[in-house]
Amino acid sequence: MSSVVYIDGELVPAGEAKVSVYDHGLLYGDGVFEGIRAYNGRVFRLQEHLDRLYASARGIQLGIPLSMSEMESAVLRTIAANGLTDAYVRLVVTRGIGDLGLDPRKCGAPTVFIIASTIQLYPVEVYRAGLRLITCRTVRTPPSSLDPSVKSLNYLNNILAKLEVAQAGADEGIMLNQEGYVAECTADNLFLVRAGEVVTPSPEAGMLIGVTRNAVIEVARAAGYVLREALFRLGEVLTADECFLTGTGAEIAPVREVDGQAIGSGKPGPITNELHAAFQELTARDGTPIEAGSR
Ligand code: PXG
Repeated sequence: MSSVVYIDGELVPAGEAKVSVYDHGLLYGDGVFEGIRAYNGRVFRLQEHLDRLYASARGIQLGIPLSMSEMESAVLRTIAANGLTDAYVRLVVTRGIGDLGLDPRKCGAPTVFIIASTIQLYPVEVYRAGLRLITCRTVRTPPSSLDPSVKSLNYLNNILAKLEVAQAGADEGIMLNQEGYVAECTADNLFLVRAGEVVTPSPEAGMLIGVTRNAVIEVARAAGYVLREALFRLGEVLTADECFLTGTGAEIAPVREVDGQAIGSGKPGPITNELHAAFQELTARDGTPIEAGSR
């Protein structure tokens, strides 16, 4: 089946899905997006992704021209039209077409597009051996500049950090906030295991509140672990028993090393593996059926 893309209410062949060079999503990164995943015919935590999308849009005073239930149907319809049961969905809303000035009030209707594709997973080797992290010098955008809980099209802060990661030959990078507390990684949230407890930076550290993060908190509590959200510095990471990252693409990815220092045993830890298995069990049964929206 050839792929189709949803753009402004229509499903068009992927090669014909185009946005204007005057779109402020492109000119200024003025817009919001979501990365969503479907497993075995079900979209994982779709409502939560939509809630975050609409909250992000409110955060930049962008009115989405579809109701949440219309958006839900559009997502399901796009996945179904591509014949996918396992998918990675990119949902984007931009400020729309304007002139060359910044002023968003001069833009017409927001542009909405949805791409449903297959996912590029980390190689299995990553889950067997663990990721190598560095600490990035690029500080995570402070909430007083642009709230990192807004999933905006402005990813340059994360991209600059990702460049440091690439230059260091590492797999991912830890981003600190202005006060030196651990915030998150360039495109994933971070968790530690210390003395049998599971710890993750609290939202006040300034990060994107991941849908996977929220699901992992649920799964860890259901498995009987004490789950703490806290402010902590790099030293806590280096001395943790286990460390792992969470994200829609990665699910739960173990960390073996930070700045050349082994974390715990230097191998994926038992609690990390247990939580990953429990998370995969959740993705297999929890979710909005794709057929529901394809009719
Ligand atoms: N922090 C940041 C900065 C992110 O961009 C996450 C955490 C994890 O959130 P979810 O809701 O996915 O659990 C993200 C999301 C990619 C890609 O292609 C990943 C994200 C964003 C953009 C691209 O890997 N991650």
